[in-house]
Amino acid sequence: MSESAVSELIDRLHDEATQDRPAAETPDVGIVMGSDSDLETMLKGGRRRGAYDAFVDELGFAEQTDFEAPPGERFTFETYVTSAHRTPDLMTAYAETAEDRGLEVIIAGAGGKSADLPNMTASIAYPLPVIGVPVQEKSVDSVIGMPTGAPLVAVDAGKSFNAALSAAQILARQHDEIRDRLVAYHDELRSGVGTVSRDLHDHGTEAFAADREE
Ligand code: RP5
Repeated sequence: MSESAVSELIDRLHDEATQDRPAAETPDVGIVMGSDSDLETMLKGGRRRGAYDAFVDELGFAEQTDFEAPPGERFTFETYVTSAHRTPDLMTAYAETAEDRGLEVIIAGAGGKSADLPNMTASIAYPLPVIGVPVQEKSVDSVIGMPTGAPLVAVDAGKSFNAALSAAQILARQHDEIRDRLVAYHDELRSGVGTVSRDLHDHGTEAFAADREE
C-alpha cells in the first residue's frame, strides 16, 4: 500500500466517524485482515467457504464498498486490509473509529506466528466485540492469548465462515430478521444430514458412493 493510500484511508475513516449516519446505512460488520494474502481464507475462494460466502450466500448480507452509498440490502459488511506491523496507524484508525462509524462487530484475521491484528484491534475497539480468525494453525496462540480483562472471541484456524455466523448471532439479538436467517441456515444443514442419512441407508454403501462420484 502506498504511503498516500495509507494516509488517505486514515483520513477517510476519521471523516466517516464524524458523519453520524443512520444505523441502517452503515456497515454492520467490519472485516479486516493483515494482508490480501489472507483473502481466500477470510472471504472466499479458499479450500473452505469463508465469511463472504456465509454473509452473502447464506445470510443475505451485501458488501458495502462506499460508506456514503449503502447497497439496497439492510445488512452489510465492509472489508479492509489493516496490517498490524506494516500499517499500525491504519489498524489503530480503523479500530478507534469503528464504533462511531456504526459498526456493531468486527471480524479480524491474521496469519503467521505474530498474528497481532485481531488482539490489537480488540483492545483499541473495546467495547465493540471482535471475533478473531487465526489464518493459519500457527496463528492460534497469538490470536486467542489475550490477558484477563482484554476480551476477544475467536474461531478455529481458517474458519472465517464461523466468524460470520458468530457476528450474525450478535446482531440477531437486535434484529429478528437475522435470527430468522440463522435458523433457516441451520434448518438447511439439518435437512441435508437427514437426506444423506436416508439415502445412505436406503440405497446402500455402494450405490450411495457411486452417486456421489457422479
Ligand atoms: C501474513 O502477513 C499473514 O497472513 C498476516 O495476516 C500478514 C500481516 O502481517 P503483519 O503485516 O501484520 O506483520 O503473513
